[in-house]
Amino acid sequence: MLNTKEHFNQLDAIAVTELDNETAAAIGGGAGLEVFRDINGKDRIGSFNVGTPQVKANDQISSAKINDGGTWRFYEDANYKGHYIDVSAPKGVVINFIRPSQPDDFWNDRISSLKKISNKPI
Ligand SMILES: [Ca+2]
Repeated sequence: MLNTKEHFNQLDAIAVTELDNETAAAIGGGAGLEVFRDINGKDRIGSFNVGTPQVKANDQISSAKINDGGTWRFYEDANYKGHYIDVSAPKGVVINFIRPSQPDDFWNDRISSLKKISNKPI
């Protein structure tokens, strides 16, 4: 039985790469996480079930939707480095990384890698 740390290391090793938009559109309904270029879930970049060490649309994510009820960790830098933020949300709720009243929010257009860290919410 893997302990938690080993389990996450294994997840890193099998991290899936970002799907192209067409593929993501085809299976997006079943993906654990969807990320978007604009706030409010507009202009989908891709979808993930495990994560990716390098988001193809680097520093472009402005919102996300967590469909699996789990917790996802978003990193400032590629390869799961730099500052990070853990996010969970009810199914179907869009998380905006920018608030209209605060356009300089740190996380907007900053995310470079991401991964699922728990099957449960925070
Ligand atoms: Ca970045």
